[in-house]
Amino acid sequence: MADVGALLERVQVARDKGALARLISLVERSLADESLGEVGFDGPAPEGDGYAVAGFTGAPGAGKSTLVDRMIGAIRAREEEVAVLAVDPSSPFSGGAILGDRIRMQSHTSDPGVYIRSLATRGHLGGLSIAVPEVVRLLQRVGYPWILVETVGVGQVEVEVVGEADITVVVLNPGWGDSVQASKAGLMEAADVFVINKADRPGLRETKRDLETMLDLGGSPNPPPIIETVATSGDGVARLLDTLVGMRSEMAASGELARRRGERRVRELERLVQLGWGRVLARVPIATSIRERVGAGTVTPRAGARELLREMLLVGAESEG
Ligand SMILES: Nc1nc2c(ncn2[C@@H]2O[C@H](COP(=O)(O)OP(=O)(O)O)[C@@H](O)[C@H]2O)c(=O)[nH]1
Ligand SMILES: [Mg+2]
Repeated sequence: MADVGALLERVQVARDKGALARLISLVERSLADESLGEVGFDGPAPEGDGYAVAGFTGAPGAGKSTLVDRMIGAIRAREEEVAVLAVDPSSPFSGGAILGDRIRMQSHTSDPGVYIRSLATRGHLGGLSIAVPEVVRLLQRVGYPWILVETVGVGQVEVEVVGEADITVVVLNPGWGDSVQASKAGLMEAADVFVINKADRPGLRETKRDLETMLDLGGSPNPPPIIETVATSGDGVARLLDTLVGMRSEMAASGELARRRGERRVRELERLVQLGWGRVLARVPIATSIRERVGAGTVTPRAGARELLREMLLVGAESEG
């Protein structure tokens, strides 16, 4: 077992990125082992409004990585530190998309105040969403005031990943289809801020109007702000950061931050329990036969579930003992 305390200190005192990378690998590996083993910085998450997790989501090509790269610059201009997690729920490997993102953010890799890391799924139940909250907690524990999470994949899991952020930024582009796509994916409800990136492209006004109409129809008394950006030139990025700073302090003052973080921790608990159950299930010898009997109709699903749960409790109790 690596000396977690020593690694933590190297990160906290010297911003040793190698040590941080090792800690993140420890998180991932400890989740992959049977016991959901402790890594050492588990425990109560530090509270307060001194940090924020901002999630950037939206269709591939919307300009999220370019925008995040600009946000890094804007945050550094304030002399604050920032960590970026590029997460790819759709792929078990760190594939081309993430590689491209890393290249886009390369200008910051030699800056000690910036840490960039990609996380891919490990293919197990819940995959990536299990590691993300722990890695976020680690980053916050070692003192990054900004943690930006960019989702690379598309689809349902993207919406799950959205749930890992304090503030969710949905990135759209001018042109029909984007906002429709966002509403399909359930991203409209999740958005705290809308960014219309590529504001240098035609169709900006129409997209903005569509979005406003959609938000009006939603009838929220407090609709999310819409911010126009050109990530390639940096236009609008300072305003976006100002908006996030303002939201962070409002949400801290109103108790909304604490509420969201509490909900996230409970969801994390539930996912970990599910993960544990899944592993117990894999070791239940008669699981296959129960499935077969239920499939054949000789045992009702309910009776089968009852039997399976009983067996799981037995196997679980054995492995505890
Ligand atoms: N014209 C224009 N192109 C942009 C803008 N932002 C990003 N792009 C380009 O859009 C492409 C996709 O950007 P990327 O950041 O990789 O998108 P992601 O898949 O959402 O991370 C790249 O070629 C960017 O240079 C913008 O504001 N205006
Ligand atoms: Mg990207």
